Amino acid sequence: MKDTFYITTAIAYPNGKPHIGHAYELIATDAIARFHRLDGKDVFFLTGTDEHGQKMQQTARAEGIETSELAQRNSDEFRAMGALLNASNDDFIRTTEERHHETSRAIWKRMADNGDIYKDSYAGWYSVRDEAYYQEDETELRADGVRYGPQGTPVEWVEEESYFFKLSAYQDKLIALYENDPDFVGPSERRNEVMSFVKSGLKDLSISRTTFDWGIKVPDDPKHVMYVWVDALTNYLTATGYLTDPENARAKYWPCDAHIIGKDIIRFHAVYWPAFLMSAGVPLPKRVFAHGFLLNKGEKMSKSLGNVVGPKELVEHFGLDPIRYFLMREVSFGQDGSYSEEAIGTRVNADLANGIGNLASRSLSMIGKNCDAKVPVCGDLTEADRAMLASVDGLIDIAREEMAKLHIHKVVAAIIAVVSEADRYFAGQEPWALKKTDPARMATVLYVTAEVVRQVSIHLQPYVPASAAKLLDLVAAPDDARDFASLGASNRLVAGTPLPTPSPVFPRYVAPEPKG
Ligand code: ME8
Repeated sequence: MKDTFYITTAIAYPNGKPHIGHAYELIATDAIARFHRLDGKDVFFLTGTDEHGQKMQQTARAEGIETSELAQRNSDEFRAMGALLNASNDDFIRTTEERHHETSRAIWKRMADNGDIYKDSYAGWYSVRDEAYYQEDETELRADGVRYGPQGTPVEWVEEESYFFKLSAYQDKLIALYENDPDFVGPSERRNEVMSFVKSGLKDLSISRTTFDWGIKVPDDPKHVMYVWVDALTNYLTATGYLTDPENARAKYWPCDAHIIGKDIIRFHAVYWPAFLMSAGVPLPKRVFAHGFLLNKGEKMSKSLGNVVGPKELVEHFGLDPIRYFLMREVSFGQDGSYSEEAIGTRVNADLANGIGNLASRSLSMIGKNCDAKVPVCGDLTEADRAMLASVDGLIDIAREEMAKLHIHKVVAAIIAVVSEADRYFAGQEPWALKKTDPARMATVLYVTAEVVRQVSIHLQPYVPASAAKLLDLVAAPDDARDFASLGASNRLVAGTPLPTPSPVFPRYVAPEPKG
């Protein structure tokens, strides 16, 4: 039996179309999911859309359509983005589905049965944009006469009958959780932020609304709909059937291994969610990790390219794998990052076109011409050959260590460092000069280089899946020998294996002429 690995993205509000921040989160989560699949785990990867709440209802009203229609239309856009980005999610959940309503009622009942839910009335500030309640001291009245919450969105005064969750009763348990399990919240900046929020004192949380009806009805009190975050967070359980159908094949995936979210929603995931689960008697997820925000570095991009802001335009312009690569390599996972046409072009040309692409095409075309288009025979290894192979064989240890910390960018950097080393090795060995003087030695150098290409390509699969597959085709790696178990010395290229005619995998990016 394989170990399971369950990973999720946040589920996006389909009040609008997906943007590059959504794409970033999906790509990063996909890369982590693919990494663990290649590493032999039984992975379950979930994404989807968060369709209830006041924001959805207000947006639909403003557009003059039914809320369900808005949800359907934009949820379809998010699903399409998944296909565009080559996301390998195993399920796509919509919170308007019946399976989710059932699970949300089930978790509510468990929290109520545990004595953690009571009815009272709420009076306080609410941000519809964030779908969040804020304490007065978290808000500020600005010169424009509008009061804003901590994320810079306007808040409004809400007074209504409401059910409350006894969040205050979980303060000490949450602090103990963060202290006993330092990896529960990451990165450390977010952990500190969450700890100080909880230590400053938790008030009970309003968990139902009565002034609108676009949500999941509270069991036995249909005048109330659940606060959208109660239902939204529960999606992670819904997809496993853990609460409603514990015998089903997916229940084994709970508890979740990693919730990947953006830094703006850490409080919901690292405070409310574990408290709800403790109350419901459900095991806690192992980790909540917040990535940073992606910022469009500016005008440069829009000036030269027109309007390259959406994931679709970016992919059309640069190609999918270059975008995936750039985001995973350039942005330190957990920190904010920015993108611009220049930064993307420079990075993909340096690492992909001039890096692995060039290494593969130089070595494989020499093999095509000089070695009968077959994997060459590897003769006695020199010190340089051994050092090169040791570097590429050692990559998996670095990759596992960094991925365990969710340092995706460091895994990618380590792979590219091996490519750079292979470039130096290749240049230093001068196989083109050996062609006449020592063809057997040339064959060995080409063999070692092709073996580096094979292993590097296996490593690159989580980040640039389609391109890595093409590279693996070029070294004739069998379909069942492309996982991490096929790395290292025990699965070296086999001399005499026919190789296809090499073709370029990573074209150079050339910026278009400025318009006008
Ligand atoms: O928050 N850069 O939905 P959402 C990077 N429905 N990430 C970004 C970003 C940016 N510029 N903008 C947003 C919600 N995100 C809730 C989640 S989960 C039970 C419910 C990230 O559509 C954001 O941080 O506003 C979040 O993780 C995700 O996109 C969806 O944001």
